[in-house]
Amino acid sequence: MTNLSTELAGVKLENPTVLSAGVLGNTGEILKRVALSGAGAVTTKTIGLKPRKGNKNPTIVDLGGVFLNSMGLPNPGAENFVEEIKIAKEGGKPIISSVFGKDADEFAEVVKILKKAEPDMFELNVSCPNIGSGLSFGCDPFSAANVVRKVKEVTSIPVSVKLTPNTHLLVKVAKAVEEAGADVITAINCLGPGMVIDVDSGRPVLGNGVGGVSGRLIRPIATRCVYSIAKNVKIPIIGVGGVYSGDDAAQHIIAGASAVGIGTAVKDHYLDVFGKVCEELEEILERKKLKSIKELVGLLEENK
Ligand code: RRO
Repeated sequence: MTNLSTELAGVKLENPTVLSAGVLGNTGEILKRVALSGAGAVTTKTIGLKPRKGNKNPTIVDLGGVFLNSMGLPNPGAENFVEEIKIAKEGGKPIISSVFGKDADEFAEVVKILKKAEPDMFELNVSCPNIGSGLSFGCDPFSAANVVRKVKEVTSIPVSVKLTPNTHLLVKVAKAVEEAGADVITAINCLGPGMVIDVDSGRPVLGNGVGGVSGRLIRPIATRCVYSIAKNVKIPIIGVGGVYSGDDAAQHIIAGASAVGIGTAVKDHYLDVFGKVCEELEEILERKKLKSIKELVGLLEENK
């Protein structure tokens, strides 16, 4: 028997699959259902201080395994979400509470409200591709570290930082947030933004014109980001991007991730995706004669 259990900054996961932020994370009931379906942990939709409608429709376009989204952070606001996290906890799996603020102080304010629900971890979304200020924190090591410092002042719950691939400073940002006290790094948020045009009308398909790119296409980019970060920090990583199979998950893990996010693949495999990825990971461990998923973390053989 292989052991899929893993750990992120003291938070124990019975398997390394994590529902990524923004997918099915809008209510406590759906988070609970995902938890019960076999995910190792679940992440909420990113929540800000005040309720927010988000961008105008269409907010998502499916190109077949490649998605563009420009949701624009629709969320009910922190106060209204406290109860949802409490309901989500009934699923019995660790809850990662994704948060956003317009500046470092607001990040801390949101965390102060949501910590009333006692999530197992916060995930600071410094990398939303769809709102003006969203990316600026994640592209700047100083700003990203400042957000972490402010949040760590108001909570002892472990904090992850979700990074953007859309910067040449990725490793510098990762090192800066680690130094500022981040407990975990989540890598990566969507790529882009990208654009899809309806040729007949000559208009962009997304209401917002452009949107973040996710799905199969970004798996190799995410693996490279995990690899670059893992070589430079000691804190654990949740590898996110294009995970549809055990092989995809294993690639993130061999690159250095301790757990893997699953988001867009829910569209193809529904809630069975968590069990499917776990079964395939078990087969991979058996093939490689490993007993535990922890032995696979960072097990990369560099080419000579
Ligand atoms: O809501 C969104 O538009 C959104 C967010 Br907050 C994010 O972090 N990543 C993304 O692709 N979309």
